[in-house]
Amino acid sequence: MSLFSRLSAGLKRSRESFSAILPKSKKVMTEADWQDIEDALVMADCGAHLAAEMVELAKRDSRDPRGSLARAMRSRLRCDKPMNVPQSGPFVLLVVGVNGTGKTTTIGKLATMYRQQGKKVLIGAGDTFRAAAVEQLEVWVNRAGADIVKQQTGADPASVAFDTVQRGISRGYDVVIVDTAGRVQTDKGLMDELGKVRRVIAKSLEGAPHEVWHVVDGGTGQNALAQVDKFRDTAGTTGLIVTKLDGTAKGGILVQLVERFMLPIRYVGVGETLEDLMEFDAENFSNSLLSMPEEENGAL
Ligand SMILES: Nc1nc2c(ncn2[C@@H]2O[C@H](COP(=O)(O)OP(=O)(O)OP(=O)(O)O)[C@@H](O)[C@H]2O)c(=O)[nH]1
Ligand SMILES: [Mg+2]
Repeated sequence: MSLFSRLSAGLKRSRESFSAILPKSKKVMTEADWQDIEDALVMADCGAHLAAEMVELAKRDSRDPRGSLARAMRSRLRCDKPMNVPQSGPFVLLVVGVNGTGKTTTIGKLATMYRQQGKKVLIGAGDTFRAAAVEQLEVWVNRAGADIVKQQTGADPASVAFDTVQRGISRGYDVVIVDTAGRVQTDKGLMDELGKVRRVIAKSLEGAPHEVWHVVDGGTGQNALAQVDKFRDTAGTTGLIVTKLDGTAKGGILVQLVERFMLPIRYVGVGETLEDLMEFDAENFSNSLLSMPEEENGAL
Protein backbone atom coordinates (compact mmCIF):
# COMPACT_ATOMS: atom_id res chain seq x y z
CA MET A 1 0.00 0.00 0.00
CA SER A 2 1.43 3.41 -0.91
CA LEU A 3 1.79 6.04 1.78
CA PHE A 4 -0.90 8.10 0.12
CA SER A 5 -3.39 5.25 0.10
CA ARG A 6 -2.67 4.66 3.79
CA LEU A 7 -3.58 8.29 4.41
CA SER A 8 -6.75 7.97 2.36
CA ALA A 9 -7.70 4.75 4.11
CA GLY A 10 -7.16 6.44 7.48
CA LEU A 11 -9.42 9.35 6.55
CA LYS A 12 -12.12 6.93 5.41
CA ARG A 13 -14.87 8.15 7.72
CA SER A 14 -14.62 11.78 6.69
CA ARG A 15 -14.08 10.86 3.04
CA GLU A 16 -17.23 8.80 2.96
CA SER A 17 -19.36 11.55 4.39
CA PHE A 18 -18.01 14.15 1.95
CA SER A 19 -18.31 11.74 -0.92
CA ALA A 20 -22.00 11.30 -0.14
CA ILE A 21 -22.91 14.99 0.07
CA LEU A 22 -20.57 16.79 -2.33
CA PRO A 23 -22.08 16.71 -5.82
CA LYS A 24 -19.84 14.97 -8.32
CA SER A 25 -21.03 17.11 -11.19
CA LYS A 26 -22.32 20.65 -11.50
CA LYS A 27 -25.56 21.24 -9.66
CA VAL A 28 -27.57 24.13 -8.27
CA MET A 29 -26.88 24.18 -4.57
CA THR A 30 -29.63 24.95 -2.09
CA GLU A 31 -29.07 26.45 1.34
CA ALA A 32 -29.80 23.00 2.78
CA ASP A 33 -27.04 21.46 0.64
CA TRP A 34 -24.55 23.99 1.98
CA GLN A 35 -25.74 23.35 5.52
CA ASP A 36 -25.07 19.63 5.04
CA ILE A 37 -21.55 20.42 3.90
CA GLU A 38 -20.97 22.72 6.85
CA ASP A 39 -22.19 20.00 9.24
CA ALA A 40 -19.89 17.44 7.63
CA LEU A 41 -16.93 19.80 8.05
CA VAL A 42 -17.76 20.21 11.74
CA MET A 43 -18.05 16.43 12.14
CA ALA A 44 -14.66 16.06 10.46
CA ASP A 45 -13.10 18.18 13.24
CA CYS A 46 -12.77 21.44 11.32
CA GLY A 47 -14.45 23.43 14.11
CA ALA A 48 -17.72 25.38 13.76
CA HIS A 49 -16.15 28.72 13.00
CA LEU A 50 -13.79 27.48 10.32
CA ALA A 51 -16.47 25.25 8.78
CA ALA A 52 -18.77 28.26 8.35
CA GLU A 53 -15.94 30.33 6.93
CA MET A 54 -14.92 27.70 4.38
CA VAL A 55 -18.52 27.26 3.25
CA GLU A 56 -18.88 31.03 2.82
CA LEU A 57 -15.78 31.00 0.61
CA ALA A 58 -16.95 27.96 -1.35
CA LYS A 59 -20.33 29.58 -2.01
CA ARG A 60 -18.59 32.26 -4.08
CA ASP A 61 -17.98 29.68 -6.76
CA SER A 62 -21.11 27.62 -6.33
CA ARG A 63 -21.00 26.08 -9.83
CA ASP A 64 -18.28 23.76 -8.61
CA PRO A 65 -18.91 23.20 -4.88
CA ARG A 66 -16.43 20.35 -4.58
CA GLY A 67 -13.61 22.23 -6.25
CA SER A 68 -14.31 25.50 -4.47
CA LEU A 69 -14.47 23.81 -1.09
CA ALA A 70 -11.20 22.04 -1.81
CA ARG A 71 -9.59 25.37 -2.70
CA ALA A 72 -10.95 26.99 0.48
CA MET A 73 -9.54 24.16 2.59
CA ARG A 74 -6.22 24.09 0.78
CA SER A 75 -5.67 27.81 1.30
CA ARG A 76 -6.22 27.35 5.02
CA LEU A 77 -3.83 24.41 5.19
CA ARG A 78 -1.02 26.29 3.49
CA CYS A 79 1.59 27.90 5.63
CA ASP A 80 4.68 28.60 3.59
CA LYS A 81 7.27 29.19 6.24
CA PRO A 82 10.78 28.25 5.20
CA MET A 83 12.65 25.85 7.44
CA ASN A 84 15.34 27.46 9.58
CA VAL A 85 18.51 25.74 8.40
CA PRO A 86 21.92 26.83 9.76
CA GLN A 87 24.66 28.08 7.44
CA SER A 88 27.20 25.92 9.19
CA GLY A 89 27.26 23.41 12.03
CA PRO A 90 24.53 20.88 12.81
CA PHE A 91 20.83 21.40 12.19
CA VAL A 92 19.39 21.00 15.69
CA LEU A 93 15.83 19.78 16.01
CA LEU A 94 13.89 19.48 19.27
CA VAL A 95 10.89 17.13 19.29
CA VAL A 96 8.09 17.72 21.82
CA GLY A 97 4.52 16.66 22.56
CA VAL A 98 2.16 14.96 24.99
CA ASN A 99 2.47 11.29 25.95
CA GLY A 100 2.30 8.64 23.30
CA THR A 101 1.75 10.87 20.28
CA GLY A 102 4.57 9.22 18.32
CA LYS A 103 7.61 11.40 19.06
CA THR A 104 10.15 8.59 19.36
CA THR A 105 8.79 6.69 16.36
CA THR A 106 8.80 9.89 14.30
CA ILE A 107 12.40 10.57 15.29
CA GLY A 108 13.26 7.10 13.97
CA LYS A 109 11.51 7.97 10.71
CA LEU A 110 13.23 11.35 10.44
CA ALA A 111 16.62 9.80 11.19
CA THR A 112 15.99 7.25 8.44
CA MET A 113 15.03 10.01 6.01
CA TYR A 114 18.09 12.13 6.79
CA ARG A 115 20.39 9.11 6.57
CA GLN A 116 18.92 8.31 3.15
CA GLN A 117 19.91 11.84 2.15
CA GLY A 118 23.46 10.96 3.15
CA LYS A 119 23.50 13.04 6.33
CA LYS A 120 25.28 12.17 9.54
CA VAL A 121 22.64 11.99 12.26
CA LEU A 122 22.93 12.12 16.05
CA ILE A 123 19.99 11.54 18.40
CA GLY A 124 19.78 12.64 22.04
CA ALA A 125 17.81 10.35 24.37
CA GLY A 126 16.13 13.15 26.29
CA ASP A 127 13.38 10.94 27.70
CA THR A 128 15.25 9.87 30.82
CA PHE A 129 12.15 8.86 32.79
CA ARG A 130 12.07 5.24 31.69
CA ALA A 131 14.88 2.92 30.68
CA ALA A 132 12.47 1.44 28.14
CA ALA A 133 12.21 4.80 26.39
CA VAL A 134 15.94 4.82 25.70
CA GLU A 135 15.87 1.18 24.54
CA GLN A 136 13.02 1.90 22.14
CA LEU A 137 14.88 4.90 20.74
CA GLU A 138 18.07 2.88 20.41
CA VAL A 139 16.35 0.27 18.25
CA TRP A 140 15.14 2.95 15.82
CA VAL A 141 18.47 4.76 15.84
CA ASN A 142 20.36 1.55 15.02
CA ARG A 143 17.97 0.65 12.23
CA ALA A 144 18.29 4.12 10.79
CA GLY A 145 22.09 3.98 10.95
CA ALA A 146 22.32 7.01 13.23
CA ASP A 147 24.16 7.50 16.55
CA ILE A 148 22.81 8.12 20.03
CA VAL A 149 23.77 10.10 23.13
CA LYS A 150 22.27 8.77 26.36
CA GLN A 151 22.66 9.05 30.10
CA GLN A 152 21.38 7.00 33.01
CA THR A 153 17.66 6.82 33.84
CA GLY A 154 16.59 9.84 35.88
CA ALA A 155 19.30 12.12 34.48
CA ASP A 156 18.43 15.74 33.75
CA PRO A 157 17.06 15.87 30.18
CA ALA A 158 18.61 19.32 29.73
CA SER A 159 22.01 17.79 30.41
CA VAL A 160 21.41 15.09 27.78
CA ALA A 161 20.35 17.77 25.31
CA PHE A 162 23.49 19.80 26.06
CA ASP A 163 25.78 16.77 25.62
CA THR A 164 24.07 15.85 22.37
CA VAL A 165 24.49 19.27 20.81
CA GLN A 166 28.12 19.48 22.00
CA ARG A 167 28.93 16.12 20.47
CA GLY A 168 27.03 17.07 17.33
CA ILE A 169 29.29 20.09 16.95
CA SER A 170 32.59 18.45 17.87
CA ARG A 171 32.06 15.33 15.73
CA GLY A 172 30.71 17.16 12.71
CA TYR A 173 27.15 15.81 12.59
CA ASP A 174 24.79 17.32 10.02
CA VAL A 175 21.61 16.70 11.98
CA VAL A 176 21.04 16.54 15.75
CA ILE A 177 17.60 15.49 16.99
CA VAL A 178 16.68 15.67 20.68
CA ASP A 179 13.87 13.39 21.89
CA THR A 180 11.87 14.41 24.96
CA ALA A 181 9.54 12.60 27.35
CA GLY A 182 5.83 13.00 26.69
CA ARG A 183 4.15 15.47 29.01
CA VAL A 184 0.68 16.87 29.51
CA GLN A 185 0.57 20.56 28.71
CA THR A 186 -1.14 21.33 32.03
CA ASP A 187 1.71 19.89 34.13
CA LYS A 188 3.63 23.00 35.11
CA GLY A 189 6.66 21.18 36.51
CA LEU A 190 7.17 19.14 33.34
CA MET A 191 6.54 22.11 31.09
CA ASP A 192 9.14 24.12 33.03
CA GLU A 193 11.56 21.24 32.52
CA LEU A 194 10.92 21.42 28.76
CA GLY A 195 11.55 25.16 28.82
CA LYS A 196 14.90 24.43 30.43
CA VAL A 197 15.79 21.87 27.73
CA ARG A 198 15.12 24.50 25.13
CA ARG A 199 17.15 27.18 26.92
CA VAL A 200 20.11 24.86 27.41
CA ILE A 201 20.11 23.94 23.71
CA ALA A 202 19.99 27.64 22.85
CA LYS A 203 23.03 28.25 25.05
CA SER A 204 24.99 25.36 23.61
CA LEU A 205 24.80 26.61 20.01
CA GLU A 206 23.78 29.98 18.65
CA GLY A 207 20.59 29.77 16.64
CA ALA A 208 19.65 26.35 18.07
CA PRO A 209 17.24 24.71 18.28
CA HIS A 210 16.74 25.61 14.63
CA GLU A 211 13.40 23.89 14.57
CA VAL A 212 11.07 22.68 17.32
CA TRP A 213 8.54 20.18 16.06
CA HIS A 214 5.44 19.36 18.05
CA VAL A 215 4.20 15.85 17.36
CA VAL A 216 0.40 15.70 17.57
CA ASP A 217 -1.70 12.53 17.49
CA GLY A 218 -4.11 13.03 14.58
CA GLY A 219 -6.88 11.27 16.48
CA THR A 220 -6.83 13.73 19.38
CA GLY A 221 -9.64 16.07 18.31
CA GLN A 222 -10.15 19.51 19.81
CA ASN A 223 -7.68 19.03 22.66
CA ALA A 224 -4.90 19.25 20.10
CA LEU A 225 -5.53 23.01 19.99
CA ALA A 226 -4.84 23.42 23.72
CA GLN A 227 -1.73 21.25 23.40
CA VAL A 228 -0.23 23.20 20.53
CA ASP A 229 -1.03 26.50 22.21
CA LYS A 230 0.75 25.61 25.43
CA PHE A 231 3.75 23.85 23.90
CA ARG A 232 4.29 26.78 21.59
CA ASP A 233 4.58 29.11 24.58
CA THR A 234 7.01 26.85 26.42
CA ALA A 235 9.06 25.19 23.71
CA GLY A 236 8.84 27.76 20.91
CA THR A 237 7.25 25.37 18.40
CA THR A 238 8.13 26.13 14.77
CA GLY A 239 6.33 23.26 13.06
CA LEU A 240 3.93 20.37 13.52
CA ILE A 241 3.99 16.69 12.72
CA VAL A 242 0.64 14.93 12.80
CA THR A 243 0.82 11.18 13.35
CA LYS A 244 -1.53 8.21 13.13
CA LEU A 245 -3.38 9.54 10.11
CA ASP A 246 -3.55 5.91 8.98
CA GLY A 247 -5.84 5.27 11.96
CA THR A 248 -9.28 6.71 12.58
CA ALA A 249 -8.42 10.41 12.53
CA LYS A 250 -11.08 12.63 11.04
CA GLY A 251 -8.53 14.99 9.55
CA GLY A 252 -10.15 18.39 9.96
CA ILE A 253 -8.10 19.18 13.03
CA LEU A 254 -5.14 19.86 10.74
CA VAL A 255 -7.01 22.71 9.11
CA GLN A 256 -7.77 24.22 12.51
CA LEU A 257 -4.19 23.87 13.69
CA VAL A 258 -2.65 25.64 10.72
CA GLU A 259 -5.29 28.35 10.57
CA ARG A 260 -5.17 29.12 14.28
CA PHE A 261 -1.45 28.96 14.97
CA MET A 262 0.05 29.69 11.56
CA LEU A 263 2.43 26.81 12.07
CA PRO A 264 3.35 24.66 9.08
CA ILE A 265 2.67 20.94 9.17
CA ARG A 266 6.00 19.51 8.11
CA TYR A 267 5.24 15.79 7.99
CA VAL A 268 2.46 13.34 8.65
CA GLY A 269 2.80 9.84 10.09
CA VAL A 270 0.86 7.09 8.34
CA GLY A 271 2.08 3.94 10.08
CA GLU A 272 4.43 2.33 12.55
CA THR A 273 7.44 1.51 10.38
CA LEU A 274 10.41 3.72 9.58
CA GLU A 275 9.15 4.40 6.04
CA ASP A 276 5.72 5.63 7.11
CA LEU A 277 6.39 9.35 7.03
CA MET A 278 5.10 11.72 4.35
CA GLU A 279 5.98 15.28 3.66
CA PHE A 280 2.78 17.22 4.20
CA ASP A 281 1.10 18.51 1.06
CA ALA A 282 -1.94 20.77 1.53
CA GLU A 283 -3.39 19.97 -1.86
CA ASN A 284 -3.10 16.20 -1.59
CA PHE A 285 -4.46 16.31 1.92
CA SER A 286 -7.54 18.42 1.15
CA ASN A 287 -8.25 16.39 -1.98
CA SER A 288 -8.02 13.22 0.00
CA LEU A 289 -10.16 14.45 2.88
CA LEU A 290 -12.86 15.73 0.53
CA SER A 291 -12.63 12.61 -1.59
CA MET A 292 -12.04 14.55 -4.80
CA PRO A 293 -12.95 12.71 -8.02
CA GLU A 294 -9.47 13.17 -9.59
CA GLU A 295 -8.07 11.44 -6.61
CA GLU A 296 -10.63 8.64 -6.82
CA ASN A 297 -9.47 8.07 -10.38
CA GLY A 298 -5.93 7.74 -9.13
CA ALA A 299 -4.72 10.93 -10.85
CA LEU A 300 -2.89 12.14 -7.79
N1 LIG B 1 -0.64 3.75 13.26
C1 LIG B 1 0.35 4.56 13.63
N2 LIG B 1 0.94 4.39 14.82
C2 LIG B 1 1.91 5.25 15.17
C3 LIG B 1 2.33 6.31 14.32
N3 LIG B 1 3.33 6.97 14.97
C4 LIG B 1 3.50 6.34 16.14
N4 LIG B 1 2.67 5.29 16.28
C5 LIG B 1 2.52 4.37 17.42
O1 LIG B 1 2.17 5.13 18.57
C6 LIG B 1 2.69 4.51 19.73
C7 LIG B 1 3.48 5.54 20.53
O2 LIG B 1 4.60 5.92 19.79
P1 LIG B 1 5.90 6.53 20.45
O3 LIG B 1 6.80 6.91 19.35
O4 LIG B 1 6.43 5.66 21.52
O5 LIG B 1 5.27 7.84 21.10
P2 LIG B 1 6.00 8.89 22.05
O6 LIG B 1 5.36 10.19 21.74
O7 LIG B 1 7.46 8.80 21.91
O8 LIG B 1 5.54 8.37 23.47
P3 LIG B 1 6.10 8.85 24.90
O9 LIG B 1 7.57 8.96 24.76
O10 LIG B 1 5.67 7.78 25.82
O11 LIG B 1 5.44 10.16 25.18
C8 LIG B 1 3.55 3.36 19.25
O12 LIG B 1 2.80 2.18 19.36
C9 LIG B 1 3.81 3.68 17.79
O13 LIG B 1 4.02 2.54 16.99
C10 LIG B 1 1.67 6.47 13.06
O14 LIG B 1 1.92 7.38 12.26
N5 LIG B 1 0.68 5.56 12.77
MG1 LIG C 1 8.96 8.59 23.32
